[in-house]
Amino acid sequence: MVDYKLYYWELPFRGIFIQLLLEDMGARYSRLDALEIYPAKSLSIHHPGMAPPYLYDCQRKKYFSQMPACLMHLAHRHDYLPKRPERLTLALKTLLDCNDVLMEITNSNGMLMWTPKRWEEFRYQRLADWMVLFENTGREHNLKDNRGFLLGSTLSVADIATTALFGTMVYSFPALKADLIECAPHIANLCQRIESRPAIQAFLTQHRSEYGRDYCGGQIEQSLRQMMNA
Ligand SMILES: N[C@@H](CCC(=O)N[C@@H](CS)C(=O)NCC(=O)O)C(=O)O
Repeated sequence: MVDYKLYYWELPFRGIFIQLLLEDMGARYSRLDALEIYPAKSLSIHHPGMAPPYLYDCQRKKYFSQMPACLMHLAHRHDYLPKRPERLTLALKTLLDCNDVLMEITNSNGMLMWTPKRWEEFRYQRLADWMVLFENTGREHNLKDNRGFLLGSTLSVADIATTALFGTMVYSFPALKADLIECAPHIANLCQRIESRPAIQAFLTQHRSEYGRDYCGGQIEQSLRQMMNA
């Protein structure tokens, strides 16, 4: 008997955002292959969704898609949202920022492969700016080394998503760890603290032993690895 079903590929990328939250919540859930829904049933489920991840809420008997919307659904139900209205808006903004970074690092989900010139520009300008943006958001909310959270003194879905974004990115591509520490030292520390939460640590140990440093899969992951190794 599970509370949620997550349909995603055997990769971290967008699925791990939802998995980290499910793990931290202590939810009973199963992860199933995206092909069970995508593409054949994508349009015939409740709340049709174009592409994985899909989250099925067993109690409500409803499907949700769009990674940020899945996170908002879980965060709302399980008290992972900030209480103050402005911070609630910022939590949503953070999830959308994370999804934008995923889109950008994969060149719109692999529409184009990286060239060394474009990768260098992205890595040292745009990606660095994204890292600084998260760092400044944390600092605005009093994030310190070894204490505090992205949006204040309480853990929220924004911390889980930030960790799913940058913790996963630097684990999959260790060369980017130095970039994160340089541009966003408090965020690097936050990611380590969130990854050390017992349920998340146990999950990541198992997940990383199974999937290694896999990231987004496909030709775009190969392209990213070529850039990283150049
Ligand atoms: N905006 C969507 C993007 C969904 C998406 O691009 N899913 C990828 C895997 S991460 C996929 O399998 N896409 C197949 C497709 O777009 O047809 C979200 O945030 O969930």
